[in-house]
Amino acid sequence: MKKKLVAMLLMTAMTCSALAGCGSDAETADGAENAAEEVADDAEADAEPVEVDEDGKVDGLMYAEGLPIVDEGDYSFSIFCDDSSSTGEFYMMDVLKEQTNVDVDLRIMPYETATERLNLDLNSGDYADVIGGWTLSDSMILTYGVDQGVFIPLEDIFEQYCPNISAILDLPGVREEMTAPDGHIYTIPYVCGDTTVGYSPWINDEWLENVGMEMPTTTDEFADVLRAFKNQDANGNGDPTDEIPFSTDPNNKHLEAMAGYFGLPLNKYGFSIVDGETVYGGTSSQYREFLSWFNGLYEEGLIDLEIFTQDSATWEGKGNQDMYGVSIAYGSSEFSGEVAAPEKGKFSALPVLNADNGGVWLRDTPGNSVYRTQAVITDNAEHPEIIARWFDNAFELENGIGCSRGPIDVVVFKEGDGYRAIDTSTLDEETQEKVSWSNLWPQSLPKYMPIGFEYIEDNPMYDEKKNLEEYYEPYLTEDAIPSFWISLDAVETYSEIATSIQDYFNQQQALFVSGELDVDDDAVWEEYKQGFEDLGLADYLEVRGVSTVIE
Ligand SMILES: [Ca+2]
Repeated sequence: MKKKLVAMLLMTAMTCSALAGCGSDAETADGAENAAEEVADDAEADAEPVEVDEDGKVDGLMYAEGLPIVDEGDYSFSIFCDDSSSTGEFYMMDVLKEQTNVDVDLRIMPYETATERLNLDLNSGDYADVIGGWTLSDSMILTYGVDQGVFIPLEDIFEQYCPNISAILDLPGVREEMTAPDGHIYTIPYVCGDTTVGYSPWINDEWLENVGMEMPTTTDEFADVLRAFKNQDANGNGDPTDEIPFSTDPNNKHLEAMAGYFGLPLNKYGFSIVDGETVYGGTSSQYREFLSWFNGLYEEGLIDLEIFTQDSATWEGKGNQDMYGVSIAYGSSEFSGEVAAPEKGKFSALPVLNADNGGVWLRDTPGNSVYRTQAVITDNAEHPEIIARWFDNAFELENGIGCSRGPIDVVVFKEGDGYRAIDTSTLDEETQEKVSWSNLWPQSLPKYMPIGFEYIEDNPMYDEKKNLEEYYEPYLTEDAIPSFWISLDAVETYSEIATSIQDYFNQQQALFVSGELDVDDDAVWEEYKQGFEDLGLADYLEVRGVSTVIE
């Protein structure tokens, strides 16, 4: 499963934390579920009365509530989305068909070709009733929703017919996030529990023990540990030259996050958050201090020489050969080669350094993520309300469990007030395949599990991320950097400037770290800042809605 998540990450350029959060099974809530139901009841009570015939149907077709949604054979709709399924068959699609009587014509394509195909479909007018997965973007919602009306507003339908979706929209911050600048909601919400700490450094406990050092807590102590790793045959194979004290995931380096050790943690675009306000920190003194420190480590040979050039396979390969003392990663198993186990592996979370002296780490999410471009209903759909009810039913708790963990009474069993998840390796091979994560549900489409939900595990595994989150919580920024909408008329210019500014930030970082540019030289630093101005940093920040640049 991990491999698939990583593969998806690469394809989509979405954050891995998000995917892992939505895709894995670690989440969800006791109290949250009940709260959501109460909110749903309120929403139902507020809705306008619907005209219902003697059979309980609206327009003689759709049952206004309950299941099934229609009579057998009365309605079908199409969904276009990306998925790499080899069979195109999904366990929960059959379950939902049985519950609702609604037929679904699923048109899936691999991500690599789906976006191109979607553009062709949209241009020809021959597009599906539902478009979803990782193929959409904010700018497409603005273009095809706000501007052209191809994607239709859904908020009234949700309020009328969709108690589960309404309850999700009423979770803190979700409705605001989902609402486009024109006040309409164009997409089915995809909300999932997510990690508060995305990528972070993991340190090799065995190496620490081998060199006889304590866990470092400051940037100076950390540098000493890296030196010991380099000089003392820390992996104990008799060769004192094969240790690489520090590396990072090539596709998600997140080096700038360590500017937090000097007071201002940055995301990969150079943004940070101070007192609830998103600020730009790519030219800040804190970032400069980090670069100077990190360049020093590089000059001493403590940093992976291939840090800016290697691919994932090389990084993983070196990690698997026990060559790394520390690496930044989403999870340590990505480079250590260790498999999930009931006990902790050999890597630990590196403490947030300089915590006694203003060191902080950037909160990655508030504990959940809201995806607002995972499924739209188009103006080709004859009965969007039936489609919305179909998704609403998919968001019922036991269906959510089926989509994200495995079907009820096969993988997950009701037990008292909770749900017991069995060890699927105890199932026969054919069933294991059928209930494997990627065969449950097209995982790029919205699904829902109450935030914080926990299973009763037959075979509990050590949860490295959960421990990391608890450990880092006191040192995290109060807020995560919120998402934002770009106004329709600025979409094109924004994407152009954003790309060149982000590229410049990354390229210059590599030059400073490797020492090709001297970060301690004031004239060089001024030139670096001027480079941003020349690329249009001011315009970029204005469109992005950021007015503070940290000096
Ligand atoms: Ca060695």
